[in-house]
Amino acid sequence: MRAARSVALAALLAAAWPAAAQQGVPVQSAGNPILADGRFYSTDPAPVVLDDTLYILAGRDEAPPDVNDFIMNEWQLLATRAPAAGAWTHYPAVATPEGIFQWAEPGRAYAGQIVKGPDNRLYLYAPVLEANTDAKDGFAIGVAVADHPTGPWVDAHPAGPIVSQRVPEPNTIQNIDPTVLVDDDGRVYLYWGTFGKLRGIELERDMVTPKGRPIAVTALTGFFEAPWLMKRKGIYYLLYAGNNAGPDSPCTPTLYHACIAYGTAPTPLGPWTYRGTVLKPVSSTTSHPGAVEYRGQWYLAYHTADGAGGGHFRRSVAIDRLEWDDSVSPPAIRPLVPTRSPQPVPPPGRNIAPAAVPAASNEPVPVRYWLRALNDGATRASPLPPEMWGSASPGSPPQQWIEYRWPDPVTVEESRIWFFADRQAGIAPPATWRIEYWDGSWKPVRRADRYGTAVGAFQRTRFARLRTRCLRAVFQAARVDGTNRAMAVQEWEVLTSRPTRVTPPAGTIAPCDPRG
Ligand code: FUB
Repeated sequence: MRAARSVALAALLAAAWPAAAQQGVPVQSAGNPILADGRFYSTDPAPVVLDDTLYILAGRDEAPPDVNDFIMNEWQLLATRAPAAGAWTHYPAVATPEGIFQWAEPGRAYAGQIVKGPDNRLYLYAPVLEANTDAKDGFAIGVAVADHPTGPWVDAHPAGPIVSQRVPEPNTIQNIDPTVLVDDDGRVYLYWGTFGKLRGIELERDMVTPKGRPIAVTALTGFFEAPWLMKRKGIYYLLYAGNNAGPDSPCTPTLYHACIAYGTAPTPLGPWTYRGTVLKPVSSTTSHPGAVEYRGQWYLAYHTADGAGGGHFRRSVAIDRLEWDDSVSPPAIRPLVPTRSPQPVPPPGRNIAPAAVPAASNEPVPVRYWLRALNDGATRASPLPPEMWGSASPGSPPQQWIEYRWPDPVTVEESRIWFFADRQAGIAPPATWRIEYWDGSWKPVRRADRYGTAVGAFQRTRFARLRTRCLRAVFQAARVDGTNRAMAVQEWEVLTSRPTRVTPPAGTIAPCDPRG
């Protein structure tokens, strides 16, 4: 009965499909990201080639700049026949979860994928929130069908999602990020998963009915989320967002960043072998791959925070050529160097921190923080942990320091530091702090006018001009209830007297202090 009502409603919706939703807007892109002006953010790209056109299905981030949440209400499409020329057509608002699935809640239009089924119709695999569920995690994967990528999309399985915490068998994972391959023989394979849990299953040719039980894949090093299943020259490839974090990780320096890694398998259901990193972490904390061959050239679509006003929850789709190394077996994906549209050269400035290599007393810094955030030029109202250095350290010592090392001596006279605090996380600004410079030993800078400890704004300290190769900020932890509070710094600028152009240092720089 419920299914019959859903079908009737879907037919009604299809009849009432707004003509505007199918009309594309031409976009001339200057390079990555494709939509760059911040009017439409685009995320979780899923490319597909249909009728000699390269389409990219994308979500749409709509979070305000200071909100750390995936506010995603609809899917959109980008289309081109000339990716190298940047000639795109943008189809905004192609579909919404509640517009397709009667059983879905509005919002959370996460990473979907369109594939052509064995019946030549188009199928959209869409992670959405199931309404009226008692599942602990309500994410579920629905399937919709259409004859054109712009829709109208109609629920292909009105009885409900094909994957959730209830189906095809009870589970406790978050069921998002579906990827589907229709193999050359017409057999259909679905993978999905996040938070390190990857599942795969074969589907019947009807594109919705599970065949057998899901498999759990554990062989793909650092798998975090965003699987992308594809096939080339008889080999199956699975690209994914990985985050096996650590200072020496080939993937990510911190927990919150993600690289794109991949594995290969001789059959669509494995066994999978990890093969390495395709794309280093991008400017957004999440990374999400979609790869496709178009007119003989392979492309990787991904997202970044590089659009105007962009951020981790205001992401924008980019696309670059993906190249193969066919001299090895199985053929390898060459590491991709992401491109960006030409950017204006920043004017010379007095901050020479970006020309230094940062160091800290608590190295290796815990993987949720990132030492290199200190001099990356970014401060945010609501930063995530990798956007700061944190003093967290075993035993919570009362004193910690951060240091800049320049390759050659520099003349400096001012510091601007941005502290971060989070009462719930036990992070407080330091009780006191001072700046020291290296002159055969560490010496306090002279005539420092003030050492502010307020959070959320730059604290400026002017001091007597000096020349050194190493400068450090030494912090005395605030004590609350008998314990030393951890502290965090988003950005630390060090200013010279005259505007200058800085070049980031290449490689490591020797410490001034022989004790490191
Ligand atoms: O866009 C929401 C989530 O962020 C996706 O499901 C993940 O793959 C990540 O990109």
